[in-house]
Amino acid sequence: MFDKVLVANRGEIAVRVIRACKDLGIGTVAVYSEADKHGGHVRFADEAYNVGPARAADSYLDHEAIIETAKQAGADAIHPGYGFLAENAEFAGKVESTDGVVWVGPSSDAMEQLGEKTKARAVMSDADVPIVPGTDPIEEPDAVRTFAEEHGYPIAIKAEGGGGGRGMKIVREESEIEEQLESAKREGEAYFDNDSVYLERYIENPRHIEVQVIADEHGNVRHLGERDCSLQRRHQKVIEEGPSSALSEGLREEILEAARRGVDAAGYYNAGTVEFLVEEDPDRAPGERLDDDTDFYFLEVNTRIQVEHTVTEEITGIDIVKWQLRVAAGDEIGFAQSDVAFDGHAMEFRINAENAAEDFAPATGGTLETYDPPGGIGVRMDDALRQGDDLVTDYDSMVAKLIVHGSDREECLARSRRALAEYDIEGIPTIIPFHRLMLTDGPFVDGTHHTKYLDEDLDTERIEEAQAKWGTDGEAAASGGDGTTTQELTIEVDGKRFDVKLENPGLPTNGAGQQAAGGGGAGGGTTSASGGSGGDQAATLEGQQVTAEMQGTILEVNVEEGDEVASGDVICVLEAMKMENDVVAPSGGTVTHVAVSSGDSVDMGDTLLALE
Ligand code: MV4
Repeated sequence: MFDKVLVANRGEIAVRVIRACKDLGIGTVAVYSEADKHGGHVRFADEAYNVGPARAADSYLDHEAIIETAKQAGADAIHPGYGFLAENAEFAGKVESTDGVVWVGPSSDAMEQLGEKTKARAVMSDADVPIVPGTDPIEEPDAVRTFAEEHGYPIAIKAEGGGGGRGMKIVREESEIEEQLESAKREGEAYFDNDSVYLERYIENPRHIEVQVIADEHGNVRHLGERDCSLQRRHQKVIEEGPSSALSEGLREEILEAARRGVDAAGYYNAGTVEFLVEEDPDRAPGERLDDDTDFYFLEVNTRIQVEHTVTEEITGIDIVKWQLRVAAGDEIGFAQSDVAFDGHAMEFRINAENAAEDFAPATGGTLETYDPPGGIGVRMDDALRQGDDLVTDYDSMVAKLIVHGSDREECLARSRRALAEYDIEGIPTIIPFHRLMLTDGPFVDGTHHTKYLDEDLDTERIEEAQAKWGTDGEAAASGGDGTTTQELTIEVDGKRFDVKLENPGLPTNGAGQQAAGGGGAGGGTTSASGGSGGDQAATLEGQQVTAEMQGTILEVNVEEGDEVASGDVICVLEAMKMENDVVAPSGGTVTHVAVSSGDSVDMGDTLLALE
C-alpha cells in the first residue's frame, strides 16, 4: 500500500479521499490555491502545499505544479477526485511516466479510449451492450438526412469529445440539420478541441441510470448496483438515489450485468460509472416498474469517482474510495459479485450555494454565520465546512452533500425530510429549501419524474414559494434593509418554550441578535448605552444613573464604588429570558454608587449604578 497520497482536489471530495487514506493508515498531502488558503480540505491533511493562484488553470489544473508537489512531498500516489484533472488522459499519462508516483484511476489508455464516444460505443457494442442506434463520425448534412430516412426524427448530433450535456444538439426536422450540425461542431471545437461529431437516435424523456463498477488489474470486475440520477436541472444532477425505483428486478439485473461486461471487455480497472438511458413509459403509474423488455442503451463511461458515489456506499456498505486506493496499489478485489449485498435505499442531496428562486444563481460571496448540519440515524454529511468560514466562489457552487439511508425508499424519504428540516445554514443562500420542496413533490416522491422534469414540468413559482416559506436562508437575518431589525428570542409562557421573532423598526442593534428585549421602547430623552464589541445594551443612562432596560437577574457586578470606567466597559451582566446581556458603561467616569449585587432581581427601569 502507499505511504503518502497527494489529493489533487479541494472541498468535500478532497476530505472524502483524505478520510479513506486515514482509514488505511496512509499519509495525506493537500494542495490548495490562493483562494483556498483557508480551504476546509487543508485542515484535514497531514501537510499542505500552495500550488498557485485562484484561477484553476494556474493551480488545480497545473500538471507540472501538481506533479512537482507530489515529488517534493514524497507522495507515492495522486488521487484526482472528480472534476479538475480527474478525466484528463494526458495528465494521467504524465503521472504514469513519473517514477515513484502512481495514478489512482484507470490507465490513461482506457481513459482515452472511453473518452472518445464512438470508440466507447464500439467497445460496448462488441461486448453485446446495447447502444443507441447511431453512426461513426460524420461530416456532411447529407449523412444526417440518410440517418433520418432509416430512423426518423428526432436525432441527436453529439460531439465526439462531449459529455455532461455539452456539445449535444437535437434535430427535430430536416430544416434544422445544417444549423444544428454546425453548432455541434463549433461547441465540440470550443469545449473539447475536437470538432468531430456523430449521430444517435434521440430518446425523449429517458431515465438516467448509472452503474457503479470497480475493477482491479487482475481481471476482477464487480458492479455495485445502480443509481437513478433522473432529477436533473440543465444537465446538473441535484438529487441522486439508489436503487432505482423505476426498474423491474429483471431489467435491473440486465443493466447491471451489461455494465460489468462492457467494463470487462474494455480491460478497464479502478472505479468507473457506466451511464445508460432507459426508455421511460409515459403512462407508468406510481409504484409500477418498467418491465423486463424495456429498451436501455449505453451512453458513456465516466472514468472517475463521481460526486454521487456515496449513494452506492450507503446501500452496499463498500468504501469505494478505499478500493480505488487498494486496486491502484495492485491489490486484488477481495469480494465476489455474489458478496455484494444491497441494503435499503439511499439519497444524496447536493447542497449548492445557489438561490433556487433566482434561477439557481450561484452565491457571489458570504460568510457561514451559522453552519448546523443534521445528524442521527441514517444521516451522513460529506462536507469541508466550518461555521465562520467564508464562501469560496472561485470554483463550483456545491458546498456539501447530505446523504440519507433508510431500510426502504419510504423511510429514506422520511429521514430526508427530517434531516433537511434540521439543517441550518445562514450567511449564504443554499438550495436546502428546494430540496424540502422536492420531498413534498408528487412526481419525485412517486418516482415518476424524468430527466426533463425540472426543466420543463416543475412550476418555478413553487420553487419561489418554497424559498420564501423557509425564509431567505442565507440572507442576513438580522437586518431587513429598511432599518427594520429582527431579533430572535426564546421565551417561556406557562413553562412552555417558544421561539419568537421580534421586529423593531429602525432600531440599531449590534447584529448579534442578542439585543435586550424592551430596547425598542427606549426613548424620551434617554441616551442608549452603546454596546462594545459583542456587548449588548441592557441599560440606559438617565442622568448619571445606569438603569436596567428589562426585567431580569443580575449575574455578576464587575465594579465597585470609586472605580474608573471607560465607555463600553462591561459593568454588570443581566440575565433575562435565558440570555446573558452585558450592561456596558454608556460613557467614561467614576462609579459613585452601586445599587445591585449578584443574584438580585431587577425590574425594567431600576437603577443599577450611578456614574459621575
Ligand atoms: C441523449 C439523450 C437522448 N438520446 N442521447 C445529456 C448529457 C450527455 N451525457 C448525454 N445526454 C443525453 N443524451 C440520446 N441519444 C438525452 C440526454 C439527456 C440526458 C441524459 C442523462 C441525464 C440527463 C439528460 C438530460 C437531458 C438530455
